[in-house]
Amino acid sequence: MSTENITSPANQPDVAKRSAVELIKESSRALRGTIAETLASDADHFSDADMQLLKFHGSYQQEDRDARKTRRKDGVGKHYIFMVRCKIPGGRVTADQYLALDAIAGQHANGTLRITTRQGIQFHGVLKDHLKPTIAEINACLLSTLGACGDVNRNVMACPAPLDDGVHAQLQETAAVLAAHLAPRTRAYHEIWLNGKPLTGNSHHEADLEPLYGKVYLPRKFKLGLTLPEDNCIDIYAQCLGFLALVESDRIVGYNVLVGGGMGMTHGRPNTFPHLAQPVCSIPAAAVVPTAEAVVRLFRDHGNRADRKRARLKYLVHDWGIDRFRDVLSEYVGGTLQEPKPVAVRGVESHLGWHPQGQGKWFYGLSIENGRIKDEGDFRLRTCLRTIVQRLRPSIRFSPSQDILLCDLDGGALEEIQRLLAEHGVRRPDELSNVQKWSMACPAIPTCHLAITESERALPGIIDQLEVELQRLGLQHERITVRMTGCPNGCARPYQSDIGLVGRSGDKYTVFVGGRALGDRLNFPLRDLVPLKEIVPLLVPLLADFRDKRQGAEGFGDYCQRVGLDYLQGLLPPPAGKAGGHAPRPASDGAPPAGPGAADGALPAPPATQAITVEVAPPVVTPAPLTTSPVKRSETFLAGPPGEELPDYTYRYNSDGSVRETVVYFYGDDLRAAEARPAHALRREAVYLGKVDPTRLHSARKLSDIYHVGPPWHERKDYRIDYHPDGQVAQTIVFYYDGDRRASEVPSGAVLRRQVVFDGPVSL
Ligand code: SRM
Ligand code: SF4
Repeated sequence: MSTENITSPANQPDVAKRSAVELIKESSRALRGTIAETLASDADHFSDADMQLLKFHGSYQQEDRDARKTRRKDGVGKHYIFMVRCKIPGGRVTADQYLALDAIAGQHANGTLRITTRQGIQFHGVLKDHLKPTIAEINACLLSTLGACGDVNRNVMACPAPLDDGVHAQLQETAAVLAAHLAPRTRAYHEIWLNGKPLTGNSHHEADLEPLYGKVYLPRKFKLGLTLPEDNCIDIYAQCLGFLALVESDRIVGYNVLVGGGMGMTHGRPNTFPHLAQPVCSIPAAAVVPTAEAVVRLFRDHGNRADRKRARLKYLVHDWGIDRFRDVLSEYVGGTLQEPKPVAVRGVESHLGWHPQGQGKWFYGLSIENGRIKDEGDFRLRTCLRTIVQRLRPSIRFSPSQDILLCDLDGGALEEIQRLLAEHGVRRPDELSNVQKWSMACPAIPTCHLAITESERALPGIIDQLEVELQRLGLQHERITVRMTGCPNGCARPYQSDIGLVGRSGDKYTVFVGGRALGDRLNFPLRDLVPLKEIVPLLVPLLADFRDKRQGAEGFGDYCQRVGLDYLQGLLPPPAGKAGGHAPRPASDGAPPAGPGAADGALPAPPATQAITVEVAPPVVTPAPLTTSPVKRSETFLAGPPGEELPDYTYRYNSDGSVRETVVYFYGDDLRAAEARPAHALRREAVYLGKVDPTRLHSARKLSDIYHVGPPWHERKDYRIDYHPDGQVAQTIVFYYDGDRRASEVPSGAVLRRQVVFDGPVSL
């Protein structure tokens, strides 16, 4: 494994500019921190620094958010609990491993197992004293939690169908090889959780070398998946790195390599956004491991280590453009890269129900609502699955849509499975509605500390209502994907579905439409701040219009894309009260944030991705005396708390009233007005063509960036960069002031004397 370029200083920011997590990683002694000491102590939780390191070991320190109120009333502190995540390449486990996981859920966690959207398994509610036995028992059944979270390669996804066609098995084997190759090498994991011998002196340094990751690991998480064109069940366009198999004569002979997918975004940070992976090259099958390693090394060296919200590979791909990315990748691969083949995804399977897998064997895909395997009243899913696995000994696959496949079964097994399901109150896939089968939600409250709203506990109610409405409209057989998350991080990949519901504030959601099951395009925001109970009523007129006016076999998401946002908004009921709004841009709802930290004080502290309240003040244009027909030249919108408002964006109008350009202002360290304070100077004006939604700038056509220097209120423009439509730099204009000096050398108020236009980019 090559170690060249590890954290090459040329590519990394100064220590002062690196994020706090970078420093924690660097001084962690290969992820040890003081985890072992805290485990041995009476403390019920870990320090902030260890919390970061714990993630690499596969666990998150959480708080039972349901218990907050009562605990606050009782004057006791947070109830700390831990989530433990197993990394399971391709979602594949044996019957024995499944039974071991089931036992761990009962002995150490909250009695549930949760299948994740990346084919892993999570345990929730693990107490600190149970952490060590939980992780030890997971390892005893030959599974691992190392690198399930943290700034490393995460669980490798692969189509879980156990089809005996050579190709599916090859995908699974490759997933396992990639997972092993990209796994961290630190001995800390064994030392802490498996009673491995602590290393001392020089042996410590040598044995703990991370040949791929180096001392500071990756800038952020990295995600990788493999699939086939006919079945994009892994959502390849959401992966940092996707391998799309090229098949000839029933063998995978190569892959199209896709880079730069990712879902997460942060409200109020328009430079964060969901992004679909793009094809960058094609490779022979034998090159899959070195290519994956090369992409990881490129990310390690060039990813953003200063701002974790902009640290994912997708921002490199977006900011550089795919051509530059390909050029840099070819240096890492050490040769010219082949163009991608003209192959894209063309289908997607749910894998639910009874299917032949070849060699006389069968598999049964069982739908698990939001991935949660539990017993609750008469619904005894966990017991049912345990009984099936004990009796029939199937091998198991977890699917990317949080479902379970019982594999390698004899033809006669179906009857027994169906009988056991009925006995335990579990519905068969053929008894479920389509909308239920194609839905997903993330855990959100009570375990996820980033959750703004409910998700896993709210989606079933939405699905119940949708089932009634779809039946009434005769649309019950449609494949409409509904994905919900409790915040904009996108853990259930909501930005690719026909209907995406993203937690925004209190019980309100942003409603997105226009994606589809195939996962090959992003949806768009339909309405912001929609209260939970108004979501289905909001969608019903659209569904009715879709039924009446759909063209051919188009799906609901296709219809939404075709008719467009303006048309759809014309169908919507008006927002109830002041809370909702047509505009997908941030707006104030006045509700107190339902974020973490509520147990500690009178007001809950906002979570990292808390909906940002943006006060949109009236335009700063001075109204001209009203003549017969006033002409509006521009309109500036401000944001920020009272008394500290800053211009956020401006519309510049044509004489016919249409918007010619949108100018968006960035302050300090590239902050939007809602996040900046008056002490932050204006640093950049980004100018976009036409009217642009200021919360979704990544899809807009940027004309230019104008850079400023100087303290607040005394900023002077220094240079401007104009762009071609493909994002390449067309020209750079440098401004010179009195005495032929640059902006940084003159006082404010200096007179602009000269501007020099250079072709293309210029080093300034
Ligand atoms: Fe996720 C953070 C749950 C798949 C994007 N995710 C979290 C945390 C760990 C919250 C935290 O940082 O404290 C959540 C734990 C909640 C809990 O109580 O369990 C969490 N993510 C999940 C899972 C369990 C959701 C699920 O319903 O299954 C999934 C675990 C997958 C696994 O086995 O590894 C899960 N997360 C995803 C996906 C989907 C995917 O990978 O295909 C995404 C979108 C793709 C992407 O990465 O962009 C995703 N999770 C995020 C983000 C946004 C990251 C970003 O850079 O934009 C965060 C926040 C963060 O990392 O700071 C996050
Ligand atoms: Fe938590 Fe947000 Fe992920 Fe849901 S989408 S699990 S609320 S981080």
